[in-house]
Amino acid sequence: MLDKRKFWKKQDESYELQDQIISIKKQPVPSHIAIIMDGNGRWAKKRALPRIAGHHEGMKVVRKITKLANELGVKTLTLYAFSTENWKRPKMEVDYLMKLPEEFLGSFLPELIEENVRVEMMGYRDSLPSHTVNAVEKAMRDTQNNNGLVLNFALNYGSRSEILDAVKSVLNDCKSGILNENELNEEVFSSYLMTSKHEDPDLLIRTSGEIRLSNFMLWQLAYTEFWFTEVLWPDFSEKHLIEAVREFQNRQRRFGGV
Ligand code: V07
Repeated sequence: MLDKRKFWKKQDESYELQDQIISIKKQPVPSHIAIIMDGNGRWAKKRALPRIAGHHEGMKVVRKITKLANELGVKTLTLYAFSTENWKRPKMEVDYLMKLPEEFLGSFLPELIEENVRVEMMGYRDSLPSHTVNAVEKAMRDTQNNNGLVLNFALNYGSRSEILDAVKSVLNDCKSGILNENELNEEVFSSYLMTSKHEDPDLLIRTSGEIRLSNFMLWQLAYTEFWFTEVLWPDFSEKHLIEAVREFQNRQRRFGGV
């Protein structure tokens, strides 16, 4: 049976969100937002659920936040889905995580295509299971002509390795004469990183109260605004992203004033 009170509450919340989107878009919105989606295991533990239940809930939040970021006019949303250190977790948890891209895309790829989102990934593909890479690469192909939000998943990503590999490529290109060492500057070096196609993030969000970078985009975050929250990723909602963007806009305004 339709619960009328619930229905109107949902309607009201949706109107309130639309109002907030309109108001936030009157000021510059961060063009690239990066998120460390932490606290899924803790969320599950608090409910006496297995850790994978937290990851599953976290996946649904990815969908909500992608949709809102796209509506706000964010150009790139980079999400830290799996780090090179995450292989140390129990095998059954890793196996489950490696199925999440397929599950996510199985449910949401049609909507992402509909919303003009382009899926991308950065990270070391070689050590990922082929079923995972195939699913992600199919999504990248299916969305390659979309020109809305770029949804960039960091999958098996680690920033120190990324930087070291960039250094090795630079050395190689110098040796073979493709690059003159006098031409090497920050911009050229950036083009050797996995993020070569993206601008540096304007805003970094990390959930669940941890105040560190955990080997995420060390070079790219040099000038980024950081926003930390105690909220666990599965509890993260539209209102939190809006709060983070508001705070970003207030900081910009204060700097602009001097
Ligand atoms: C993962 C859900 C979000 C919370 C953090 C960890 C668990 C979405 C993806 C994904 C990745 C690539 C892609 C489409 C979706 C994902 C992993 C973990 C490994 F093309 N969520 N999510 N991948 N979690």
